[in-house]
Amino acid sequence: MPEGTLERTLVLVKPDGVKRGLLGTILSRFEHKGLKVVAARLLLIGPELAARHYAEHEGKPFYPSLVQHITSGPALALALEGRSAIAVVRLMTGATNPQTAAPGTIRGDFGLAITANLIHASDSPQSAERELGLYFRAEEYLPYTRSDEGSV
Ligand code: FUP
Repeated sequence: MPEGTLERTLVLVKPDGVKRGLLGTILSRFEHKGLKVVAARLLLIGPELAARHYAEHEGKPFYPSLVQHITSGPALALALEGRSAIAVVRLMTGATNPQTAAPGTIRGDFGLAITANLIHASDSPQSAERELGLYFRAEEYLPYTRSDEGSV
């Protein structure tokens, strides 16, 4: 089994996840998996950043509620690093609609609503690069070695 490429991906815990007190629960899943938190920022996403983040969805029927939700309270932006991190985090996130997301995934275990579906996760290397750039500057990534690195 190949080790996979070392990647960085963006996760946003959306305002519903923050307001429900699920920050620690969600973050611990990624930590326990072996993904490394290399940058983190709690922020209020304004309309401009929301529009840039969700540019690909502009014009779709659900776009207004998407922007309304993501701007409705604080969100936690995380840069996670690990082998095949983009695909691994997407698997752990689960299907877009929490009603059909598999149990064991974050959306499958903690939600029922499609707009308030707890987290966002980049879906490709191109999206990860673009989306990380919306939330973090290069100097905000803090490299370090996890004590369990190489064993998970
Ligand atoms: P995902 O990559 O799983 O976050 O899903 P998409 O990029 O397709 O959609 C982005 C967000 O739009 C989802 F998190 C929730 C919202 N959405 C809806 O509200 N209704 C839809 O039919 C599809 C997506």
